[in-house]
Amino acid sequence: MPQESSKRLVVVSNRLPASLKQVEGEWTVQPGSGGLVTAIAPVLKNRGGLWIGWSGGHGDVDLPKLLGDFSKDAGYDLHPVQLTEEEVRGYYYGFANEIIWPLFHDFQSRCNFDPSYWRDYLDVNLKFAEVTARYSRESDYIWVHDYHLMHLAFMLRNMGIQRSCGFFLHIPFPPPDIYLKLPWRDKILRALLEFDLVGFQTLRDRRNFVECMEALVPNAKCTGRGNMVTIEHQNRKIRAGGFPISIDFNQFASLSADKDVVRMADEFKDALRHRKIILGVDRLDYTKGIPQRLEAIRQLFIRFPDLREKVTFVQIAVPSREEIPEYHSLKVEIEQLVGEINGQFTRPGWIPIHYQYRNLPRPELVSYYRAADMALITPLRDGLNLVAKEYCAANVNENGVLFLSEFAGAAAQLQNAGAILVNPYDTEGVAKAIRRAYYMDKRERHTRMSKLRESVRRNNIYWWVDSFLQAAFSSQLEDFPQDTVDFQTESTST
Ligand code: GDG
Repeated sequence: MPQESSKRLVVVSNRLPASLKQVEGEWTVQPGSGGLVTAIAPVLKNRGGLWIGWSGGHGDVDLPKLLGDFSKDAGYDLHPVQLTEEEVRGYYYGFANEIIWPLFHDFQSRCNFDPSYWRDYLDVNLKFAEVTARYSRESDYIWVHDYHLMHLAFMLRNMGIQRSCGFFLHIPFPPPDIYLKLPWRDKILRALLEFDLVGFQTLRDRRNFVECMEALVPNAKCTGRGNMVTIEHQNRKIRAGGFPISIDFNQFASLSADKDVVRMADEFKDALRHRKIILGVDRLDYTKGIPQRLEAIRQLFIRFPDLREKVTFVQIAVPSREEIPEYHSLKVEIEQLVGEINGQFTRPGWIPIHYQYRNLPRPELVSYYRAADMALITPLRDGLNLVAKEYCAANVNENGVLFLSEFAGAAAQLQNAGAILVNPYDTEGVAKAIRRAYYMDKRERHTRMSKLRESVRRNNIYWWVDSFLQAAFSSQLEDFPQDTVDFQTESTST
């Protein structure tokens, strides 16, 4: 039995780290593959704890049984929040994806500020708070993730529930001139001040947050400079800081050295006749800059005919938010561009762009990382970008080149560590950078990549969790001992 006093990490996020899928008529639970899951699952697995989130619907399944089985394998307990279809439409597709996602990524013109979305957002945050209150204890640390749940601490406080709560924003926080367009700007900012710690991916995001706060909450006082600041508001002290998220470096590095992964990487290189491979991997999202990247590839072959038939661009686009019409039209745009560029340059035995629209199993993804001579990671705006770090970790031969958008949060950490920064809108500039890298000597590639790998290895996912918890209440990962959760009793007794 867990001790009442033992400290547990309770992660709360929009989705549980697993999704339900029907395989040959049977419902099964499959591990999720997004950025958050990739980052936190290894930590919870290592330490135990709880994860609260929306299960993804499907009223007709025996959720407790399916999630219970999954929990045993995963090494931590899962508690679902049940949402109705209307709630999902308003809170998730509406408020989160049509308002906060575009606004916080500087795409104000894509926002649909429908007031009904706001009400659904509040209702759902209350539901999440109720489940959190039910399954957590006062000694637990509640770690809330991302823009869907900015009101969670506010709701808990309104319910009179005392918990230490931290919040981490995985996406950028916009500067005041953009944030101030949000109709609910005051309420959201004040709700964020109900957390004890608010974490951002970069110092720049943290600064934007403080500037917005100074504009909207004049009685809040901010002291300190640099990465971590303290905000005094209504007799409480809130800390805010930048914590660039990371990956389980060793897991990616060892998977990349696995013999099946090596074999897949070799087969892939053989299939492309050992031409240099440039790789792009993204969820299919307008923030990721895929059309601009394809234009840069077109520029590469127009301006530098010497590289035709010498390089192949491989774009993996992972299906995402397919229910939203905008994402569907982006898919059509990308497919048209790929068709056009391939039509323009393909010659017998060489197709310039290989495009795949699917979710790859992790070993296959890593085999692509391993095989790629260059990774072209050019989001128009990105909180951080884990793919950049995963590529470096998997590049065990230390001969790859990482191109990274200036507008990815990861650029702050990796620009001085060997990444080549590019402006994704400057398609000619990107093309020139690729050409330079094509002719870059082996020594420079090695120097850059080994520096990059060292930086990611040092600042890995465990370091990230440690720094967040240290800032939250001077605790460390070690303060969350293993085996604090008894899965059988936890799920039924609370
Ligand atoms: C958000 C923020 C922030 C991708 N394709 C496949 C696959 N993936 C995995 C990658 C990576 C994750 O998905 C994507 O993470 P990113 O960080 O690149 O991007 P977002 O999904 O937009 O994540 C972002 C992140 O949260 C974390 O804070 O960095 O800025 O937008 O881990 O490996 N995984 C598998 N198959 C694929 O085909 N298995």
